[in-house]
Amino acid sequence: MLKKLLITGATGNLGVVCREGLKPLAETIRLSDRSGLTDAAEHEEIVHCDLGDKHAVEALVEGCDGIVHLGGQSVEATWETVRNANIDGVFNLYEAARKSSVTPRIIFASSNHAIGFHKQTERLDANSLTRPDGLYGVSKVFGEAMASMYYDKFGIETACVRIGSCFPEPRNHRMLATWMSHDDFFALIKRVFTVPRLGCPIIYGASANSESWWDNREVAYLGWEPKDNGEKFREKIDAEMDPPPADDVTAVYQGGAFCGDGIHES
Ligand code: NAI
Ligand code: 15L
Repeated sequence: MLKKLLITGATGNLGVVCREGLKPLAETIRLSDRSGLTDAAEHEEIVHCDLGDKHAVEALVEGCDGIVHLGGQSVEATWETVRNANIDGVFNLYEAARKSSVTPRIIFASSNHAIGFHKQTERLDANSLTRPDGLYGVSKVFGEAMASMYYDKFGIETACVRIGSCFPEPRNHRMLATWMSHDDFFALIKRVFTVPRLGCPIIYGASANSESWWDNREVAYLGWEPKDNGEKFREKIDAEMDPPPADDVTAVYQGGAFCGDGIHES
């Protein structure tokens, strides 16, 4: 069991479900976001801080033996926004981890948008080239590179999880392949914090979907076996919407609509 688990981005979609779902993993859970956290339970601590604030992040990370780093800009945005949260923020997090009196094991919420410009006809594994589909995707590639460097130089272990689409249910035809259920995400997080040697793996964060573009054989040593399958939602999605035309960006590229988006100017 972890002594103190930090969850960043704790008021976000995944932060809220992790606040409950990861309760059994740690004696104390430190929850952080820019604002909006209330009602700490007995096993919880609340720390409001902007990831772009280096000194605040040092204080945030100190004493934590596990970090689930969900905080940050989670969709395409202007460079200024992406840079503060996902570039400076990730640098601040790793520097804080390096300086901390306890070396934390980290889960970095990377994204399928780090490889979004691969076609849906390709099957990727941990060795596939990155092909980011926007500034947001580039920032996730940066985060993975930071994780790798801090592992090689300082031995800080990180699981870089290229999350597909982690929502209660898939929302469209593309997500039948990219969906990861909350339960499968919790099971993955549990394996990451219990496996004796983690290293710095790239993991594709998807359930055991019948339609799949990603191969996690390289991380079989984690013993993570996702149980859910997006396929059970196919009929529902077919009833709600037509499948996209075969040449539509959402049917061609793994990153879907993000691939068709332009650069967001400030
Ligand atoms: P979200 O946008 O709901 O939550 C992100 C949280 O980070 C927000 O509560 C926001 O206030 C906080 N945040 C943003 N900038 C910050 C800053 N400068 N300082 C402190 N906090 C800041 O995103 P969601 O869906 O919960 O995703 C969590 C993480 O997982 C994100 O890093 C996202 O990129 C990644 N991810 C999520 C996927 C999903 O399907 N939900 C798919 C792929 C990646
Ligand atoms: C992501 O990286 C986003 O954070 C999430 O909101 C979804 O858009 C997801 O990717 C996706 O590709 O479905």
